[in-house]
Amino acid sequence: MAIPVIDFSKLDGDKRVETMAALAAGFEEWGFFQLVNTGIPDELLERVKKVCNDCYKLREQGFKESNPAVMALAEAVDKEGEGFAPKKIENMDWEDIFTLQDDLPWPSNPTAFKETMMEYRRELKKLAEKLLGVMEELLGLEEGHIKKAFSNDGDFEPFYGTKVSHYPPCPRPDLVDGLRAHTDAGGLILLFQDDRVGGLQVLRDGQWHDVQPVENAIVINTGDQIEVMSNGRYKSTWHRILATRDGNRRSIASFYNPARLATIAPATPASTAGADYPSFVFGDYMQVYVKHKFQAKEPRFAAMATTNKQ
Ligand SMILES: O=C(O)CCC(=O)C(=O)O
Repeated sequence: MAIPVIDFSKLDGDKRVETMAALAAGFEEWGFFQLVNTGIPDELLERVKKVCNDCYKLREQGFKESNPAVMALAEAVDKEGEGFAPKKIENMDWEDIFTLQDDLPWPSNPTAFKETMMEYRRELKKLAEKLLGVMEELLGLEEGHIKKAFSNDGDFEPFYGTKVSHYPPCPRPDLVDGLRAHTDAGGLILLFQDDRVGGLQVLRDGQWHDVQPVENAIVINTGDQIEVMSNGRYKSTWHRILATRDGNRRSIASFYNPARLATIAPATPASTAGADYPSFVFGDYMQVYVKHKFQAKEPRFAAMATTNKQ
């Protein structure tokens, strides 16, 4: 079973009904799917790959010399050499990351990085907003409902951030994950993953499934806030990145999330009476999430229900 690959160009033609059905199944059954023919020019995607690769080259030495997971793995391997049984590193990830937001400083090298990534972020934001429209239609919500909720009725801009990650070759992928299993905290996530090096897996029915690299596809998934707004219909899906011995996996994740001060609430009726998700301020959720990201999400929702009753 492979996660769905959907031709997004068919949404606006005579295959709209089938495409909407495929998107509905992607959201509902997997929480993850891949879009091809998104309308984002291949030429731009090629430039994005190049500037991100060039940027990593400038960071590579720093990763090797001072990344905490690299240090911890070296220690574990040394201990193994002394006869101790190797223990998996449970609190670190084998990744090099940095984030891009409009209001924060950006890498100035390579010189084409900023301009290229600004253009890319604009395209991805448009795609995110189009997908929110699809989701609203599928959930029977008023047009613009999700963006309105994410902006607290227009008081703030929704949060929009981009995380540039590399998962460099790891000598012992049995002892450390690229990124430990988690669900995403926010709204909609649009991931431009490596064309060749795999490692992303999603959990469905107790089994991990590979998200197969597809050239210039954008992987879509939904976070905890969409689970709340859809009252459990679109569940946020557990996913993880396996470290790999060979190959340096690049991925660029764009997060379209609520503003910190936005109130998030179920927007559709629960399928079971009394099974509603709580309402809360997104920033309060994030305070809990950052401490418990790699744990089950249900206690996080329960914590919000309790906070709200006080
Ligand atoms: O790097 C990836 O492919 C996924 C990243 C991810 O899951 C995350 O940043 O939450």
